[in-house]
Amino acid sequence: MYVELPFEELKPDTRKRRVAYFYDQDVGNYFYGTGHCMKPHRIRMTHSLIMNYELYKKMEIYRAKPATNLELTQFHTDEYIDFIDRVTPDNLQLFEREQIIFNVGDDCPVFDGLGEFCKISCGGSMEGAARLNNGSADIAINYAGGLHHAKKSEASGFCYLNDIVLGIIELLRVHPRVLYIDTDVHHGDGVEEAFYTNDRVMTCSFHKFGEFFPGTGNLNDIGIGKGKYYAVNVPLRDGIDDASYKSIFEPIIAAIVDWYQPSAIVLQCGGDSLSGDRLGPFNLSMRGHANCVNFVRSLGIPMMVVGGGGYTIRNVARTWAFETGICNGAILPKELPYNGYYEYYAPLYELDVRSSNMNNANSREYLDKILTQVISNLDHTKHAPSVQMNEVPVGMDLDEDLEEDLPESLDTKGGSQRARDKLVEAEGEFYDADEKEFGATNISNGYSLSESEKAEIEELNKQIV
Ligand code: V1D
Ligand code: CA
Repeated sequence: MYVELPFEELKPDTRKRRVAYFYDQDVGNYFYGTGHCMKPHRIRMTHSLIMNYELYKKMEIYRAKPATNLELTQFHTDEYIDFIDRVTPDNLQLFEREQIIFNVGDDCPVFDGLGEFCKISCGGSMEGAARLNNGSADIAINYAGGLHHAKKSEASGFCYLNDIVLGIIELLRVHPRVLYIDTDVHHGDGVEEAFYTNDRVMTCSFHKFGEFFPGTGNLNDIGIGKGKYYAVNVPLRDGIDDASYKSIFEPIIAAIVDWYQPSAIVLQCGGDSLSGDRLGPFNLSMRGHANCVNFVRSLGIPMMVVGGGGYTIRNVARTWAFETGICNGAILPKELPYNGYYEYYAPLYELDVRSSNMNNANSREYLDKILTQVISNLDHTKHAPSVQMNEVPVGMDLDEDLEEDLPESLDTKGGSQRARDKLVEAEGEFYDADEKEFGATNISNGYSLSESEKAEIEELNKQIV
């Protein structure tokens, strides 16, 4: 069943797609603390490469509205959101009990602006989903998202709030079936858990398994109840290379898409599966990683691309910039353009992230066993289950007053641009108090729903979380 082919040059799919890219210039200023390996600054480095490669000419650039507390409680509990909203390093001693129950500490420290950071991350994925829903974009990108470990009322693995689950809930307003694919080196446990009993979301995580965080994601973990066979886990060993990854990724995703027929796909692109990552033991080159984006894009299904882990930050920035090119049907040239963080890319100043000569502990027999088991599990899934849908129920408001980011508007000065914007507003300059805060909603994309179908989808959506 498993056939390994040599990894050849990436052939970009040049069919035109409308790409909506979400970036908030404040995101790079949030800091998990000295010695912590999660660095939001990598998102700013990525953005600088994207802008200097002139990808703004090919796609729309948005700054999402930060998610509101109410929106966040579509998945998370009120108590947890209240805590994330209020806790700061200065008042942490008031929350002794909460620190334990909500699992903040070493992996998930309370840092300045934590609540704002989470709301930026979630806002991008929710607005991205809303743009896919209303048909104004075919691909939405949010590298501040992808925080796949966050649970309903618990932080985990550097993740506090689960932008992916919130984005998928938004997609489920109009999409009967959503496929979630996770290429971060860690298991996508938070997303899997949220939809483990649900057949409207199929989750598929590729990850290192065996004495590795978070410890879940065995081959036999396949969902329960209605969700049985709608969770797929691909447990991998150290050192997987481009050829092996492609040879397991493509047949699994092709089989899932063939059977499940998702109408939207969320692709988590954690950069810790790259060769040389500080935490991850895989051996993917930039092209091997980007092949996943290229393959999913070629399916022609509305897709959301989110970030995730990634701890050798110069390689994360390189790869996410390259993948943004792929989303736009372009292969970026190997010579890096001058950009705000040029010195990070010494000594070669090239885009490429290469694989190393490390051993690949994933034998062909091992990969064959996984592929055979996954495909056999898929045979149990009903073909294209759940509701037939025709119309858009009330969804997320979209601000049509788009904020475009130009290279010169990059914020490297520290502090929050949003806070500065507010100051300007307070001084009464450029601010129309009567101005409508939200733009168009409910833009039809061709679906229409009967009253009973609306009730059914409302009920299904209630059962999700
Ligand atoms: F190396 C560190 C330095 C400072 C703080 C934490 C770490 C660290 C490394 N690896 N923490 C970990 C993992 N935690 C543990 C804990 C030990 N405890 C009992 C659990 O092994 C967490 C790794 C998180 C990976 C996050 C992610 O890459 O998947 C991600 N995806 O989206 C955002 C992040
Ligand atoms: Ca994964």
